[in-house]
Amino acid sequence: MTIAADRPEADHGISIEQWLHLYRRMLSIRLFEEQVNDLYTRALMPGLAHLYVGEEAVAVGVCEALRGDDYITSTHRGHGHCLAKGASPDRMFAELLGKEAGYCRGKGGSMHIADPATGNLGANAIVAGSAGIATGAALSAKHLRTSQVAVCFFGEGALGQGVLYEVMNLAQLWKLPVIYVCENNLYTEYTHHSETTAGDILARPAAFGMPAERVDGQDVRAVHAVAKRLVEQARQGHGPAFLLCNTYRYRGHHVGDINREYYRPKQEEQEWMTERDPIKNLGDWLVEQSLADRSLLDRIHSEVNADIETAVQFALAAPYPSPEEVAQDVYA
Ligand SMILES: Cc1ncc(C[n+]2csc(CCOP(=O)(O)OP(=O)(O)O)c2C)c(N)n1
Repeated sequence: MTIAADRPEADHGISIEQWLHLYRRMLSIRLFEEQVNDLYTRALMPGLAHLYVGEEAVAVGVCEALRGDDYITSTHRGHGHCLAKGASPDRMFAELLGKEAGYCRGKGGSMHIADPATGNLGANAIVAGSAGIATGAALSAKHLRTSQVAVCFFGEGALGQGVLYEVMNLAQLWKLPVIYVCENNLYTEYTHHSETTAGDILARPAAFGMPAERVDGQDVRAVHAVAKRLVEQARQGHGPAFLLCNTYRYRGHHVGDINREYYRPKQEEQEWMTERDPIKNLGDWLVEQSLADRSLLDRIHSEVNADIETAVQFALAAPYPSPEEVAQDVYA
């Protein structure tokens, strides 16, 4: 037995199995994204993708605080959110490769993956584009009395979009069950956030009287604990909240952004990767707490790796939709 049997729970009421589940989920996002990069560099994937590598603790920490029927909306950097909410990697890869088995029958691609079965109302190529959708979902949940909660993920670049403030105002006035999760990965494309975002970010929700918190987005335990509390408050009718997660994308803005030294130093990347990696740090903590040993973590790594490899092979072998379908399900 590799899990300490006398430790049924650790931290805020989370069982060992749940911690391992969080570890596995973060790892599957990491390995999924590495395969996406590989598909791109081997010219097997049409178009570009924005990788979530480094930011896994945010999606996983938040989504693990949600019910299956709760809603999320996502961004152009959306693979991690989709997977964390329960999307299957094989259909995700199929979508990226334009195959019929994909979530949008291959017509949406990386930035338009949606999965109603897991409450995922969609990635969105427009910065802040999903803010209205998440808020509308929360409005419907309130009127239908379903006790569902909606989470709106967005990057700090969305803080420059007016729609965000329009919907935050309404959400606070109408006490809607929505959590606005800002992923500040320091860069909006190739510009440091200090050059685009004035003042203290948390002063913005505060202006609406909205509860707002800041958390280390590299620490899945911290993200999960605060998300759980905010989600439960929203579910009980206390209205919206804003969660600022400080995080970092290890790779470029998109897969083609290879030479990044003109806008951020290599040393900065190295520091985040070696000192603040969410997967390594959770693994180290599990070992320190005797909740797992290295052989268990290695086994999880092999299993996730095999699952992701199987999913890629499925997508590569899957058929394209037939040409007659080209305009079907396309609305704009
Ligand atoms: C309304 C709008 N303006 C500009 C763009 C081009 N664009 C795509 S991603 C991006 C940067 C987004 O930065 P951020 O919101 O911080 O998310 P990150 O990429 O850092 O995850 C921009 C400006 C867009 N997609 N939509």
